[in-house]
Amino acid sequence: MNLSSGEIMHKLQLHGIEQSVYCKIVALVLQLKKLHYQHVETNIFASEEIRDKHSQLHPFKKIPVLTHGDFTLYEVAAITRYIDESFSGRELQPATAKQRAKMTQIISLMDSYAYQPVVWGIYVQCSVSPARGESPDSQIVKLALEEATVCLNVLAEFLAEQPYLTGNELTLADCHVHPMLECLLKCAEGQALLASYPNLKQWQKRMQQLPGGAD
Ligand SMILES: N[C@@H](CCC(=O)N[C@@H](CS)C(=O)NCC(=O)O)C(=O)O
Repeated sequence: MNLSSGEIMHKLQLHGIEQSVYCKIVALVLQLKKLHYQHVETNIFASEEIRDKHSQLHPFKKIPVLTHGDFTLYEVAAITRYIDESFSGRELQPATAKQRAKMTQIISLMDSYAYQPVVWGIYVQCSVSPARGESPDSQIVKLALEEATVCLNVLAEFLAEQPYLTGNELTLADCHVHPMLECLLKCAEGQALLASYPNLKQWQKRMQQLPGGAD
């Protein structure tokens, strides 16, 4: 922890949409650290005006953004590390360099290879679109299922001999993965995919029991 006690007392604000997967990752970490924060609803999908105003905090107009006093931070991997390193409570980064490298690797692979197929290719196509009366695009879903399978294979391998993704302790990697995989439970296609991974399902149950882990 390298903040002064005065700095620690500054108000934490999470700007975004509560249902957003990336906002849920930060909210989970804040709750695991037992931190009080204010959610500032910022629906960037609602209007150009909101997006333009939000660009003062995030030049790429994405959510979430964390503000802590006059400190502003975007990019979830940076935000969760800042929270873990700035505040006492449950430590969410592993002790060894190898485990920390694995944690960073998992966070990066989820952003690079899992978010798009899992959230947009499967969840949005198979759950959100039908709820709006639209049919899923079967080509998009097929490709997304193939890409998501590679990610789930990798995650299941990490969990082969340990309860959490980087070892015996929960870390920021687990927090980054959990809200994304929860999306799969919201449609039959995602549930069918997860069904082939018993150790991932067990890990999911453990994650759901954490404060802030239930969807
Ligand atoms: N790399 C960014 C990704 C954030 C992201 O993609 N957020 C989505 C919502 S879950 C978003 O803002 N989408 C709006 C858009 O793409 O215009 C991070 O780590 O914060």
